[in-house]
Amino acid sequence: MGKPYARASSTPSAAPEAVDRWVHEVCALTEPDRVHWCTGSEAENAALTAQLLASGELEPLNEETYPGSYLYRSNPSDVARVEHLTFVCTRSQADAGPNNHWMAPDAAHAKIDALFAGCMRGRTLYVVPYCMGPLDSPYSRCGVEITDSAYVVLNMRIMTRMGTPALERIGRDGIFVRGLHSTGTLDPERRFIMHFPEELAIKSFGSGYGGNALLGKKCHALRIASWQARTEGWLAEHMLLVAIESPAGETHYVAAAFPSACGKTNLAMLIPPDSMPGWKVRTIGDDIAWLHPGPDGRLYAINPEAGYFGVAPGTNRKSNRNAYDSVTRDTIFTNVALNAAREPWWEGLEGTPVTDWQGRPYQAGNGPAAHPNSRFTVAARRNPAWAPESEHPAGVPISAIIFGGRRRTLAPLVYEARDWRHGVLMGAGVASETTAAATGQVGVLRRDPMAMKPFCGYHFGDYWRHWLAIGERLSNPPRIFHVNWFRQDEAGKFLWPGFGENLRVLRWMLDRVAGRVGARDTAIGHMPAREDLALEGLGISAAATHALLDVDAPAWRSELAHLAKEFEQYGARLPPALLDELNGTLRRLG
Ligand code: GTP
Ligand code: SPV
Ligand code: MN
Repeated sequence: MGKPYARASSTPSAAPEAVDRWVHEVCALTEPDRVHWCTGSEAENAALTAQLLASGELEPLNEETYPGSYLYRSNPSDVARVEHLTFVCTRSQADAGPNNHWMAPDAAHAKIDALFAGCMRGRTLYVVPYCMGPLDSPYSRCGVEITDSAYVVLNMRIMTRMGTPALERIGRDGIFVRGLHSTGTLDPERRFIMHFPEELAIKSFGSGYGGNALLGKKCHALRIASWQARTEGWLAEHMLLVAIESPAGETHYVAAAFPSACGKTNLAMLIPPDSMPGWKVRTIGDDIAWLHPGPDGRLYAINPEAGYFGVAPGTNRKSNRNAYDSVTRDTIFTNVALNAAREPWWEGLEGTPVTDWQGRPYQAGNGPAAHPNSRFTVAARRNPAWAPESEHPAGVPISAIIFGGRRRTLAPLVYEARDWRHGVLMGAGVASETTAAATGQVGVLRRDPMAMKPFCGYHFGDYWRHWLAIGERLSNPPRIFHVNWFRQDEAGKFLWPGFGENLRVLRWMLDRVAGRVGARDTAIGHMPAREDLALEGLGISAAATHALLDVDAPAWRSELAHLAKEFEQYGARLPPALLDELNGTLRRLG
């Protein structure tokens, strides 16, 4: 065993002993040359940036048009989340569920500690204290990420409340999530993202990318937090949070769960179309929401994050003006291309790329110039539509929850659940075509319940039971809807214009919430009458409108038969109420 514990003189006075002890243990395992406790200060940020520029890991961008912004190119084998290497390590395999890869905790620790052994020799170990959520919110939760990547530190400073105030809160809370990360050698054969919900611990080795490495995000705020949320009576969800104000001055808060790269950032930053003057949309969050039943029987939400790690391709002045304007300064770009002016470039922008995401001279034959999962990291406060409610310690009351997926066929533009229980079935049935956000084939339809398939830290059967139980506690629950912005015609053209025009659909939802508009009762739920969606001016053909708002009964019967089959894998943990809902829908379909 190692030397007995003694507090190092370099440990900040705010550091609780539990954190310092753990840092000692990790030092003994990983053998770094130096230890740096992050304060989150400007000076620290500048020094780390200078260091990464000197080593060539960061590249400067055009100082005039993109001040304070840098390009980072990750290893070409390390550009997305790796679901096949992501494990939930609970004592009982059944608790992780068929929806997760599982390894026994002892075996997992042994396997990954062998990789961590001595891995920081010659390197600096950074201690990154962070708070997920407003520093003064009772709903916020803290963690400490230990990493040997300065790029991770820079990103964590944008994405979370990072530094001394978080360390001080850990002292008050007396509890924190332990996240250990090393980029290792970036060998995909020596890469694991492991979660130990019962120990509030994460160990991630061999990747420097996004959700694999910024441990506050998917690892803590979804996989570990979903587990905690279940035992504590709340929900941790892959949802955006948005404030929508009507011309009459009525504000509603909406949460929406779409799978990765399926439109959360875009909906959260929506700019109302010209046809809807007086409407205002403000962003609270673009990726993760923590939801709590409030004392008044409503559901309240906070965004645990402080920044956006957003998909770059497709972002432009027309599709997402707010994002486009947010990333013109103090932004880290990962795996984008460059134009001749050393400005970031990606597919969907005007102009031409000169250097591709791997740093090679751009050649069309090499594929897209920017990696399809290239991203920008930027502070939420840089968003012109940033909502001050993002800092409210009690969160915001949710009027509507939206589920959605990317589906060429079947799922209509919008439909509404009959009640919470039916809404849980709607969420459990979400399916979506895979995207570049995770390694693997793109465009394959797969079930992604509540957009949480890659992120739920426990058994989906238990998760749906928990959703149903939360509904029981809400005397004034949000209404639940399902949308699909991605219907296509035979030629592969989107039937719906999407982006700002999605507000037309949201207006219908808020009219439903306020009891101002009726609906057609269909087998799958309530749907808008064509005239209630106000589609004029969009140039959508009668055939396309029909397809967008139609329920194809035979196709839905086969969809639900598939869903029933998939439900079988959840065995006795599947709540019977979901099967009842499914069978009820089948009956209505005839
Ligand atoms: P993660 O950050 O991976 O969780 O993704 P996200 O859900 O925030 O996805 P994002 O908003 O970044 O959208 C991903 C892609 O979908 C981008 O290329 C967008 O341009 C595109 N997209 C977003 N909204 C729409 C829409 O309404 N219609 C269409 N056709 N495409 C959209
Ligand atoms: C996602 O894949 O859903 C993301 C990006 O939001 S990552 O942080 O890499 O998970
Ligand atoms: Mn996401």
